[in-house]
This record gives sequence, structure tokens and C-alpha cells, in this order.
Amino acid sequence: MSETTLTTTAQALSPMTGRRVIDPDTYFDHNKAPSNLQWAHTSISEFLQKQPSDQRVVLITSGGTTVPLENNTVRFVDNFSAGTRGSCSAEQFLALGYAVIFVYREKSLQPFNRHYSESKSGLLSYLEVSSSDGQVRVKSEWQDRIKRDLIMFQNYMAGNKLLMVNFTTLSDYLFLLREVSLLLAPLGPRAMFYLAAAVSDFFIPSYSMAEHKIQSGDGDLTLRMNQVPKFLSPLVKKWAPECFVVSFKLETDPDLLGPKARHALGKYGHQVVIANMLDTRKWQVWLFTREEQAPHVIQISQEQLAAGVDIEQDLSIELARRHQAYVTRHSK
Ligand code: 9Z3
Repeated sequence: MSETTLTTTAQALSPMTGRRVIDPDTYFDHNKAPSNLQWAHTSISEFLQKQPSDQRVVLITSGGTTVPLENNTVRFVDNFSAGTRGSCSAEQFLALGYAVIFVYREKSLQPFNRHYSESKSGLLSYLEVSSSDGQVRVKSEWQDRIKRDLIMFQNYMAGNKLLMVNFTTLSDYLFLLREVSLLLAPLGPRAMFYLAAAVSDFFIPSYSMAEHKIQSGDGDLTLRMNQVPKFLSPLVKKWAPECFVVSFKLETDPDLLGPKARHALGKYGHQVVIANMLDTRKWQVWLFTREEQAPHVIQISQEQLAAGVDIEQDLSIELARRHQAYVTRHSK
């Protein structure tokens, strides 16, 4: 199909902004599926089959999506997300008894492992060579902590309570999101979506992208990016209509945060929007629902933050409570 035809079938002009908008339904016909899609489908199906019939399951998305500039990608646009929110929340939901499908950006933070990613010299800074027998060991000051995290991680993996699936690009993420949604849909209210990944708002469709590395000989580079289709809409209305869906809204302008969170709830009709500001996200979030006039504030003090308390602990408890009420309401 030629590029001109694709442009007319897959895109329309937004009446609100005049920008080109790509239809979520046609997105998947014109973009390449990730190489781990089939593996993810099989692994998630098997993971779900192993769960007891009343098991709560949460899909957690985490980390930022990349937007390639070339089909044979040398350059891409990325974002700030480290995956702290998602990886920490995964640990909390596991502790609350959930089975967790963790869909994360490759090389971003992962549950339990995340505690050992901050050191500049990485893995080696936790190890030493014993002077007595020449064996490599974990340094004594790290023994207890690493043992505890290793045992938890291995037990959750072996007990089929944690499954990890990685993505890199926006397109990988969207294909995987649709796949997991369709597999979780039969669980109905028992499944929660916790969409913490920082998803790009703009991208270049693969059919508009340069095939090979963009050359510098032609002078300045002007990029034209399309708006990413709003995938919450098919997720909530078609892919997994009975599930409990929590999306995140990130802003840097405080005046926009509340209105944008409410707008998302009204537009998609899902259950919860967690609103957060870039620079205060580690200690303050606002939980919006359609039923409540004022947002529910969750925050921890600076002292707690400095002492290593994670806001995700209170956040996950609050969401699990609301999810429980949702399950009860929908199973009557
Ligand atoms: C968030 O707001 C997350 O809380 C953060 C977490 C990305 C701020 P870190 O990974 O940061 O701990 O460093 N996620 C943003 C979610 C997002 O991009 N939402 C989109 C939207 O609102 C799609 S649902 O349109």
C-alpha cells in the first residue's frame, strides 16, 4: 500500500486541534509487532492458567517508551521515567497477595532488583573476593538485604505470582498492552490495570519513517510526529471492559493536573486516575474517581521519604481496597 493511501485510511484530522489523528484500530495493521509478542502471549496464558479461580491479578506497566526516528533505528526519542513507580508498586501488590504481570521498559527498574541499580559501579560494588579462599562473595553489609530480596524474588517467580515482560518502543508497548488486555478480559473485575508507564504522546508511524539512518549532509532536521492514538479508549470499551482500570496522569503545570485527570475519567470512563507532578511524584499523588468531587490525596512526609518509605505502599493499599469494593459490587 502506498504512503498516500495509508495516510487517508489510517488518519483523520482532529476537529478539536486540526492535528492528524491515527485510529487505534488501524494502528496495529500498519506498525510492526515486537519479537516477543508470541512468547508473551504463551507465557501470560500459562501464567493465568496457574492462578486460583479467585486470584486478583494486576497488570503493571512501567518505564518509558522510546520513539524511533528510523526503521533501522540509530536514534530515538526517550523520556525521563526510571520505572521506580512501577517496580516499587509491583513489590507492594505482591505483598498484598496479587499476581503481578510486570510489563516494563528493558533496562528500567525491576521489582527487588531495583534496590541494587543505583550504585555507580553496579553489581561489582556489592561483591568482594575472599582473602581466605579466593571465592567471590556478597559483602557482609549487604548479606541480609540481598538474601531477603533474592528469596522474595525467587519465591514469587517460582510460585507463579510474578511474570515479567519487556518492551522498548512505543509500538512494542502498544502491541503488548493489547495482548495482555485481551488475555485479562475473561477475569473481569478480578483484573486490575495499573498503567504507570510513561507513554509517549507523539510518534512517527513506521510507514512515514526513514528506512535507514538519517544523514546529516542535508542540513537541519525537521521532524513531523503524529499524535499517538488514545489506547485507553479501546482498552476500556472493547479489550477489557469489565476490568478495574487505573491510569496515571503526569503534568509539570499544576493548573493542568486536576482538569486533565478529570477529563481523562470523563473521556474513557474508567475507574481511577492517579495524578502526579513531575517534581513531587515521589511523595504526593492525587487519586481521582468519577464518583468523588474532591481527589483523595496520598502523601508521605519528607522525613519518611528520606528514611526510605515508598509512597507506593499507601497507594497500593488504597487501590487494593477500592478494587476489592469494585469486585464485590460487580459480583452481585
Ligand atoms: C506516571 O505518571 C508515573 O507516575 C511516572 C513515574 C512516569 C511519573 P518513574 O517511572 O515515574 O517512577 O520515574 N506515568 C505517566 C503515565 C502516562 O504517560 N499516561 C498517559 C496519559 O496520561 C497514558 S495512560 O495519557
